[in-house]
Amino acid sequence: MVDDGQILALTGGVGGAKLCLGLASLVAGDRLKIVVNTADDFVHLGLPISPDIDTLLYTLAGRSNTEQGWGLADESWHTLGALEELGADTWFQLGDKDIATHLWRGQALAGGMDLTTITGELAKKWGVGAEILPMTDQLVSTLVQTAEGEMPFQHYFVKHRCQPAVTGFSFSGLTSAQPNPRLIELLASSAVSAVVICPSNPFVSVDPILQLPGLWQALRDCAAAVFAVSPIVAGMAIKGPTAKMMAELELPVTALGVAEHYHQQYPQLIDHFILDESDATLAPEITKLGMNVSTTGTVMTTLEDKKKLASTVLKLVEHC
Ligand code: FO1
Repeated sequence: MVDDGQILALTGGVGGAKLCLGLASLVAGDRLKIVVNTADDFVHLGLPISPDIDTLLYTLAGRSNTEQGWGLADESWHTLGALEELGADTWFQLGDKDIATHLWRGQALAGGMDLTTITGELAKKWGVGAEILPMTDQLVSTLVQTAEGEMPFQHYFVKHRCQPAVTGFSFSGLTSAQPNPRLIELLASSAVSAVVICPSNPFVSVDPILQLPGLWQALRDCAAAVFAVSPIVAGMAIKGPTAKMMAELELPVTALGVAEHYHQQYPQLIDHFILDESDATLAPEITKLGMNVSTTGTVMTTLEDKKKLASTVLKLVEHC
């Protein structure tokens, strides 16, 4: 439906994976490249966990637990139960089949394979056509500054259920990490028609990607138009702590607040901002930030919703 250029999506967890599924159902696999946040990654019980990569892979492979938003469908929990009996840390829930993913990844990493190759292998095994690129092959870890002190991201997110009030974020390892070389190659090839920043959490999913050394400037300077879809609809996040974080950071909890964050952090990066039709009154203020604005239905409950939003994005790409 669009020209032959490649679509480069930047994504974090569930919200982003939904739009990627919509895009994947409309765009040939070899034209869809997806860069995934890896700053949520951590080692738990000796297993290397890459939550956002796995959420995306499981979603695109049709294997995800859609009610839970993470993990696999038809999962069993025998290993977690046995670990609990042993007194192990079980606050982070790992299903039996999910553990197989982490064991396989751990073995491959120990054998010297990098995360990009591992992710490509998993995608191939599960029939995912899009190219999935971890944002970097080096270790980057989000640290959340809260009223209760600094904590690693998964401790904040899962162990403390996002309850501590956040005051800021930092990304350890980020300044010495290199953006995925394949991503740099794609940007240099001029084959990318559009960059789509998915409706993922701006602070803990999108910022770590864009703040990799030189990356947002490379995206701004490449010929592709950059689109961003708001994760905030009518003052709320569809899923996850984005709205709560914005309130605690004393930012306006609106799509305009998201647009302002991107505008301040990454001047002139975003060409086109997409927000929900229920937030249409915010469009003039966003336009003043130098972005083109489109309103459409952005809430993705059904597969049809995901395809519809993806189709709208692709039509905007065609017309720019
Ligand atoms: N999220 C939870 O809220 N509780 C969990 O126990 C949990 C386990 C888990 C296991 C594997 C995995 O890939 C993801 C998992 N997640 C869990 C989701 C994950 O922590 C977050 O969704 C992301 O890091 C935020 O995008």
